[in-house]
This record gives sequence, C-alpha cells and structure tokens, in this order.
Amino acid sequence: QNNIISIPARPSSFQSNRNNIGLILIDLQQDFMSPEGYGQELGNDPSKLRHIIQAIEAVLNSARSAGLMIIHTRESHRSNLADLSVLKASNCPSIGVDVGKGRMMVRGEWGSKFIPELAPLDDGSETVIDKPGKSSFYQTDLELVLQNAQVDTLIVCGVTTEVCVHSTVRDAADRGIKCIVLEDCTASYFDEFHEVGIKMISAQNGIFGSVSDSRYVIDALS
Ligand code: TIU
Repeated sequence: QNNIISIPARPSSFQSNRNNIGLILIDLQQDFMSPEGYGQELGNDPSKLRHIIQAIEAVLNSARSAGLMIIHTRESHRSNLADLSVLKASNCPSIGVDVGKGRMMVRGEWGSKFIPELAPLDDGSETVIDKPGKSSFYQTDLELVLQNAQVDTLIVCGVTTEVCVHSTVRDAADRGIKCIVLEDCTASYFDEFHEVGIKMISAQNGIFGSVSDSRYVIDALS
C-alpha cells in the first residue's frame, strides 16, 4: 500500500502520508440531525442536513479500511450544565430542557447520541470528543490527541457548515493543522450559508483550508 496519497482539492491539490491524516466527523448527533432535537427547537428543519449521511458513510468506510485516525465530536454539556457559559445559556435557553426526547445538548441524553448510521465503532478504537463550544478544540483534548498520533491534516465532514465546521476549521488553521473540507459531506440549515461558507474556506489561497469532495477522498484512499 502506497502511503503517500494525493487528494484533488481547491485552491490546490494535497499530498500527504496517510499516517498523518485523520477524519473528523463533526456533531453528527440527533440534536442536529433529527426531528425533536435542539436544531429544530432553534427553528430549523433538521431534514436539511440528512442528504449528506450517505456520502459520509462512504468516506467513513473508506477511512476505516485505510486505517486513518477517526474522530467523532458532539456538542454537548455536563448534566449539571456547569460547562455552559452564561452567554450560551442566555442565547440558547433550550439547552438542558426536555421537550420530549430527553434534555437537549446534554451528555448521555438522546440528543447527544450519534445518529446510528455514523456512530463510532463499538470497540472504542475511534476517538470521541465531547465539546461544550462550537470549535472542536475549545476546552477539549483534540489538539493533544492529534499531536500524539502525529496527525497534522484533517478531512472534515459534519454539521453545520458555517457554525461548528467553520469554528473548528478556523481554529485548526491557527494551530497549523490543515483541513480538507468535503463539500458534499457538510451541510447547513441555510443553503446560502453552506454555499458561502464553503467558498470562504478556500478563498484567498486557502485562507482556512481546502475544499474537496467525497469521491476524490475515496479514490485517493482506495
Ligand atoms: N445552530 C447551528 O447551526 N449549529 C450549532 O449550533 N452547532 C453546530 O453547528 N454543530
């Protein structure tokens, strides 16, 4: 197996040793992806996000076969909400509230569970990051985990493009971690935010990272 892989992307294609590449799946949890979760409580239509599930499944399977490090994040809080800032509590009053399916955005509750199609393997080999903020790096050990594995490049899938995907990718760029965001594996409740959010990543010579597509990654890993 050739360890050097090449992924077509914009603004420029990317070459790296597969041992230094990880796959990160951002917040593919019931609260955002399913009816009666937190996203819907915010006034959004969760079905707007579901068209990406199949493409992410294909990328996940191919990353597993290729032996890439796999990271799953979920935006969620402690049961006593001790990690919920006063500002977030005030902007998002439904966090911690049960409107039928359990307390929204709370660890261990239904909303914080991964959707079954994209759940981590049962054997504990994949890294799960519980995060209280929008960036996957904020108050988590993600940077340590990546450093230990010598992963300096992330293939990025998940929701939502302009919120947790953007916060994570911007934060990664400042830390010197390269992100390749898959356009067909990220989504927003707002079509125009997805479109412009993707454009913003690769603009200005890839100011926050690169943009690619699931089929290129699957081809490169196979
Ligand atoms: N509201 C919204 O679009 N997103 C979030 O609150 N979190 C994530 O993007 N995961």
